[in-house]
Amino acid sequence: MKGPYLMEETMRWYGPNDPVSLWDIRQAGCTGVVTALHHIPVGEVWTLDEIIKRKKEVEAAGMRWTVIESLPVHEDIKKHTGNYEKYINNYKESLRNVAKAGLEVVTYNFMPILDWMRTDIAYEMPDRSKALRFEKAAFIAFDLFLLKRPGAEKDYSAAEIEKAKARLSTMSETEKETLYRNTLLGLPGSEERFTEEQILKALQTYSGIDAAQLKQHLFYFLQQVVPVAEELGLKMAIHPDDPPYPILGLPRIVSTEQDARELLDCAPSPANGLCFCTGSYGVRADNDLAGMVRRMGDQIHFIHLRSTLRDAEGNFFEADHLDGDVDMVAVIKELLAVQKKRGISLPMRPDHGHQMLDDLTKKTYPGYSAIGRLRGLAELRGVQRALATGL
Ligand code: DNO
Repeated sequence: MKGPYLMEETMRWYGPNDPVSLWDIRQAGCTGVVTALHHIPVGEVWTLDEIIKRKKEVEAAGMRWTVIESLPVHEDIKKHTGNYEKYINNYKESLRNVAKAGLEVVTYNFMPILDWMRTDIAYEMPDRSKALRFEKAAFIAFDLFLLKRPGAEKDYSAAEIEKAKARLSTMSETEKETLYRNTLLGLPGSEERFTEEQILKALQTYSGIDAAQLKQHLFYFLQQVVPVAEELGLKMAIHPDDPPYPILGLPRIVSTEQDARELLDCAPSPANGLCFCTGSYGVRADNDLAGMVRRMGDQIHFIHLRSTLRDAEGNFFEADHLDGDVDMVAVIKELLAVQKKRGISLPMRPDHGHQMLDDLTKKTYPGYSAIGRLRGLAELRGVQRALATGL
């Protein structure tokens, strides 16, 4: 059953180097693919030729390129320094080419320097599958004692610092190295990691930029870019911060419903919207996810479904898609109602998944092994079809 009110099932593909193939994605039952031109350096224009080339690759496997994730925003734009005007113009130029190629949804984020962050990318679950995890004490230990970020102690309470010290003392040298590597993993889809020197230097460049300032930079960017996107019939979808709070002294400004509302209000347009990532927003207990969908559903252009399980210490790991803190059934119910009201089908992808079965011995992008996502998608598909019959 494929009705107008079912979310379009897609999966992320990292391009030709992805060990998960387009046919694997097709066999998971997807009709759409979420991908990007990862080989183009951040800030450069995406040419029509390159976009068309990628689009054809996807179509040759019988699917469509449903969403771009991501068209990344250059650091100069986030900081309002250097060549930010040029990079905004380049962004507009890329959007024009994206529209010419017939694509519609463009995901991006406004997280300074680092995208998502975990301390552990192979956290063993009781069933021996592996999950991504963020452990607060380990993260603080990394910040204070491994990275030795100047001024970091100001960001933590005495009790947190004590816990981090204790945690550090339990770590072997190999564990410390692994923690370092995991934390400074570069952009998704790349194998690159920051070196200590690079990250400290990059962090320094944000020293004068607080959350209020960064918000102004985001609003400026949106006021420039959204009218162009609207004219082209595109939909911009901002991905929230992951985790949804400041890290390494960096401001994070897309973490709550209030944040989302402000950025939507700064450039009101059907083109200015959200990538509703339940895994990112869901880390905060004060985010009411089903309510957010109800209240902001008209501006949701893309959906990531995933669930984390948090504890009182502020740690969280990525749980099975239906078994975390997110009330997934309630969220999907709201999403289906939004679609019915809007008369459209929104693209969704199962976000991340456990490394399991044969994937345990394969090299895959953290969170993006095939079988765990296949399991997540199958569960989510069941929920949405069951709920849709009641609409
Ligand atoms: C993590 C992803 C994010 C997301 C970007 C969007 O797995 O959901 O890296 O792609 O933040 O720009």
